[in-house]
Amino acid sequence: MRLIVVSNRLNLTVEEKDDKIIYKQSSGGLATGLSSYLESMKSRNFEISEYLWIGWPGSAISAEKRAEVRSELISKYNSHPVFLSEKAMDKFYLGFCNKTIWPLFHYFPMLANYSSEQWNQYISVNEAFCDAVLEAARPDDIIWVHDYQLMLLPAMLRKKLPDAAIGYFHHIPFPSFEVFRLLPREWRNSILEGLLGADLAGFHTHDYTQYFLRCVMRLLGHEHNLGAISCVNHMSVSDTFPIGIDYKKFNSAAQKPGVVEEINNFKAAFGEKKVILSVDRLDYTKGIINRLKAYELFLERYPEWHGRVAFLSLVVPSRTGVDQYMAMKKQIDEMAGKINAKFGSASWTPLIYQFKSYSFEKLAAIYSVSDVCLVTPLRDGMNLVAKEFVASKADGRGVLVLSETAGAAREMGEAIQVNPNDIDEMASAMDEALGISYEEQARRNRQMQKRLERYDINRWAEDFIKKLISVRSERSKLETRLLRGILKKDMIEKYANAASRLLLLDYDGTLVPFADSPEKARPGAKLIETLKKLSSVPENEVVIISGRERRTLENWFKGIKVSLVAEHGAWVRENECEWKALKPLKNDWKSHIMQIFERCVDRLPGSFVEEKEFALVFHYRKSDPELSVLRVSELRDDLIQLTANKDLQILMGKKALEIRCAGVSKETGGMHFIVERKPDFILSIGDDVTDEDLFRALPETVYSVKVGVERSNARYCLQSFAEVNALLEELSSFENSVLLEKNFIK
Ligand code: GDG
Repeated sequence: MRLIVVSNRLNLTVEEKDDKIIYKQSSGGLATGLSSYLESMKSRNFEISEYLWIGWPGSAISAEKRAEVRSELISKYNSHPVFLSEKAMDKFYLGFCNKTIWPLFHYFPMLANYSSEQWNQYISVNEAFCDAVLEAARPDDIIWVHDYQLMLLPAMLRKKLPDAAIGYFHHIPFPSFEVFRLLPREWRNSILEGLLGADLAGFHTHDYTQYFLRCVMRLLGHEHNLGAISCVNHMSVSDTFPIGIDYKKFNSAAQKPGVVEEINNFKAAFGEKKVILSVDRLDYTKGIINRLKAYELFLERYPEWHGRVAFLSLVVPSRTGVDQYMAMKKQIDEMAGKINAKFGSASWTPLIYQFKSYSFEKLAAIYSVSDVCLVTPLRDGMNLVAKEFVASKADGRGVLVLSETAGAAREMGEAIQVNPNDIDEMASAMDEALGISYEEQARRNRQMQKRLERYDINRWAEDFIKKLISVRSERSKLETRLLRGILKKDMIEKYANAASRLLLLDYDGTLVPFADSPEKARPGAKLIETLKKLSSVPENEVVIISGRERRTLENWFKGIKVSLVAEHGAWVRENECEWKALKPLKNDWKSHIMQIFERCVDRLPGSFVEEKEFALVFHYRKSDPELSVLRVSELRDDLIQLTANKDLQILMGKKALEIRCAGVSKETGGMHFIVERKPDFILSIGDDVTDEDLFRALPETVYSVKVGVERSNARYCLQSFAEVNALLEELSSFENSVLLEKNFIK
């Protein structure tokens, strides 16, 4: 089995210098972290034996060199480049990714801009990635898509490769519904649908996972069951996987010769001073300005630390093309100048501000030498610096001050946690951190280290892949029941050879999709035509077996020779004869229950009551999904109390609660025809819990079919109402050709 990692940036950056091509390992969390996992996979006995990476290799490659770079990357590094023009990258990456999604998902809605041109470019780039994956993928591959630049890709891939194993991991925060909904309707729905294309969508924290599921529920109306959402032809599961780091690499770094040398340089430079450290990419989400303000306040409030402390703020250049970032850099420069001018002296520089990137050796050395690390982003998906700092403290010394709005805060409860907007609290935290005893430092760090060591980058990636494999195998089990190929062929053969046939067809969700209100779900001309053809064959009896009341069914299927079962089995009408009640039923309970339903309608906007002869249905398809959960469970509780000693039954349908006379079910309706006719061949199709009653009761030889790839009492399944229609059309046309043949022979 191969693993295809797809991320915006390739694991290698390619540069063209003086007509020469230079290949460099990309720096940064994901590329470095995953590379070590991917390499280690080869030596472990894991199901995945090979990997390849697909991504953008950088824009500094001329058009003439691309073919050469592509073949070199593929043959030597297993890396498949997606070349994008600078113009495309500008609108896609600097534009939609970093001017819309990045600010919005980090709770900076006022910085988000909404440009259709950039959105269209986002779609095109996702399509380009889709083409690249399609070119490289083989049937058994696992495809793992990474991050917010490629949120449409899982669904694009699902469309082209319906059976592929697709995972997606989201590295930045997933915002709450109120923030996410700020995106234009088409964009937000496409993004959610895009992510649902994956078999498994992973997030760093439980909150992000819940926010995503809530957005799906509020905007697309799909409810989840323990994170699992049933999509048209697959199950999409969302779960939490907090990313880890290469723990051993950081924990043992201080012993490496190159790092030792750097440690000595830093020690010589700082002398006896306590060292406070911060490491961030230049970004407004990182809270750099607030941190500098807090340091200024700290120096004002605690003069005893003057001359005894040094703050090294390492700011790594990033997104230098975006105006906001340049403005922020200017502000940081000014603040740094101000702090040093205000508190510094000829012998002491309170703030050492560096706008550059360090080598790994230098970074590991500064982690090792620092007494306090300030990780105080305003928002951060996870934040790996916090984890790397703690992991680097092999001797247990060092204090982490961590923002409560970084994903890492969930796992690092022993750090001093601060609100990054509270300058006062951060200044106090600096003083507190500098005063913590070594024993206490070690106690806290050891606890965090145990966790970081256990759940490192390898474990994170392996957990994700294992879960993806298990979601897939669950799906494969269900898929073995799909009425396709040989199974379908067998069924058609049995159908053709049968002297008498019974087709028991549920209506809503099986023959037609759900509509906002029940009266809108009329059968279309094509469906009527198919049913006409099927029912005109003398060997066939077609029964529409529905929860709807009899007048609607009668009206919709006028002139067609179908039998009807209304109100889930309360009424039966055989081949256009009179309606018969299968069991004497009462409806004197209705007025009382109706009052309770109406009270609930008043408290749940968008809901309404449908009245049938022997049933009442409370519909809430158009209501607020979350309020519905609450109101419907209240209603259900009331009804359970009220109907305890009555001959009534409560039934939970799809976005509907029905109360009806007990002893009535689709089982009664369906079995009535089976017992009376004793047909050679039976096909029973349905999508709802009410159909399960019938599926459960059917003899084993019956072709019972659930609409939806889900657990069911039915023997087989089809993916959607469209597949049901296609199957019935096939049966009807097959029937006609046989009929024609027969007529011809006559
Ligand atoms: C996304 C999410 C989430 C930084 N400066 C230097 C340097 N670094 C390395 C650090 C660390 C990484 O870059 C930065 O960590 P982040 O956590 O910010 O990761 P990103 O990839 O930027 O961000 C973030 C992460 O994804 C993982 O899911 O945590 O929330 O935004 O590894 O060590 N490395 C070197 N020199 C530097 O100057 N060598």
